[in-house]
Amino acid sequence: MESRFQIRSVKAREILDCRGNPTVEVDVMTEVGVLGRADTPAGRSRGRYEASELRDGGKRYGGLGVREAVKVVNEVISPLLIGMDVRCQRDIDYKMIEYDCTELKSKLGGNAMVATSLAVAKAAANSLSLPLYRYIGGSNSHVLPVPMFLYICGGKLAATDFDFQEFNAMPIGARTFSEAIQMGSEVYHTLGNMLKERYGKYSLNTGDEGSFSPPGVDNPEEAYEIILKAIKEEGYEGDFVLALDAAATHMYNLDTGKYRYRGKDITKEQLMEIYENLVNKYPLRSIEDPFHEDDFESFAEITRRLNIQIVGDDLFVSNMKRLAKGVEMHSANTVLLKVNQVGTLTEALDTASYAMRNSYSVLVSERSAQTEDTWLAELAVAINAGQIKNGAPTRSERVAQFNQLIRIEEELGGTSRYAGRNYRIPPLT
Ligand code: 2PG
Ligand code: MG
Repeated sequence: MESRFQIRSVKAREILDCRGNPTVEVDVMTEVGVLGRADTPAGRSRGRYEASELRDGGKRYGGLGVREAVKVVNEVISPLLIGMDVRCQRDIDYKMIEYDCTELKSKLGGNAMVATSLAVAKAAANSLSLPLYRYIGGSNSHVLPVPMFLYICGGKLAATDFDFQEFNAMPIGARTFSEAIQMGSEVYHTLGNMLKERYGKYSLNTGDEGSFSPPGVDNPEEAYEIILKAIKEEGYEGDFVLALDAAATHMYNLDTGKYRYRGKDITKEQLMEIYENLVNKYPLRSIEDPFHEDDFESFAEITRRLNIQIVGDDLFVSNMKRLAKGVEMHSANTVLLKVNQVGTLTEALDTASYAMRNSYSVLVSERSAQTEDTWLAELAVAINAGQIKNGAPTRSERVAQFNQLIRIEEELGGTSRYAGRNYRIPPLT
C-alpha cells in the first residue's frame, strides 16, 4: 500500500441542509493532505425500511441536531478507518457495516456512514486526480441523465391539497443535457405565470425542492393540464413526458387498508383505476410508489397492466434484498437510487448493478433536503443511469447538481451522450 492513499484523519461537523436542519459533513484526509469532503442529504417522506438517522432529540434544533452522529464519526468511525487505503471503498464500507452490525444501521447511524463513505470516495478521486464520476464509474461513464423536473408538489412536500406528492416532467426530446436544462427552466417560469393567472398569486409559493404549490386544488388532472399547457406554450409539445411520485405510503391507512384521496378513503383497486385513467389521458410515462411500501403484489399488478416505468422508492429503499424480492415478484421495473436510504456508496452501487442485470432501470434521486454537495450529479453519470430526479430547476441545492452536470457534459465533449428518449435503457442512443 502506498502511504499517499492512507487515511490520516476522519473528521465530522454539523452543517445545515436546504431546509435549515442539521446534517453531517465529513472530511477524510489522506497522509499527504488530500481532502475528500461530503455530506448526507435528508428525506421528509421517508420509508420504513430506510437506514436510520442518528438525531440528538431534545430542544436543540427541534431535536434534529446531529452532534451524536458527529461524535460517532470522530470517535468510533475515525479510529476504524485511519490507516486504510482510500481506494479500498468496499473494504472501508464493509468495515463500517460489520462494526455496525444492525439491520437499519442504527448503531453508527446511516447519516454518519453515508457522509463518511462518500468522503472516502472523493478523497480517492482527488488523490488520483480523477473527477468523481470517472473514479466511481471508470472509462465508460459518459451518459448524461434526463432530469426529472418537479413542477408541482403535494403530499408531505408542500402545504397543498394534493394527496400525490410530485408532478414531474422529463425533457426527453432535448439533444443535450444543457438543452434539457434550458427547456426545463423555461417551462418552470411559464408555468409560474400560468399558475398565478389561474389560481392567484399564492400559487407562486414553493414547497420543498422549489416546486410550485397552488392553493385550493387537489385534482391531479388540473396539475397535468397546466404543466402540459406550459410545455406547449414553450413549443416543446412531444418533447416532454410526465411523471408522478404518488408516495402512496403516506396516503395509506394501515388499520383500514385504504388510501386517503381527495377527501375519501379509497381501495387499491380504485387507486389503480385513477392511475390507469391518468396514463390513458396524458403522456404520463413514469409512476413512483403507486402503492404503499409493503404491497409488492399491487406493484406487480400495475407493472403488468401499464406499459410504463413503475418506480420503487419506499418499496425498495435502494436495498438489494428488497429489490431482489421485487425482481422475483416482477414488482415495478425501476429502482429509485438514494444512497442515504441504504447507508453506503458500495451498497448503493451493488443495488444499481443488480437492478441493471435484472433489466430494471435506475433513477438516481435527490432527497427533499439536499445541500450544495454535488456527489449526486457525479453518481448519475458514473453509473450511466440515464435519469436523475432532482426537484425544480431553481434553488441552489438543486441548481448545484444541474450545473455540475452541465460541466461534466462540457468536459466529456463529443463522447458524452444525453440519454433522451432512451432514459430507461441507456446508453442506447
Ligand atoms: C421522494 C423524495 C424526494 P424525500 O419521495 O422521492 O423527492 O422525498 O427525500 O422527502 O423522501
Ligand atoms: Mg418518492
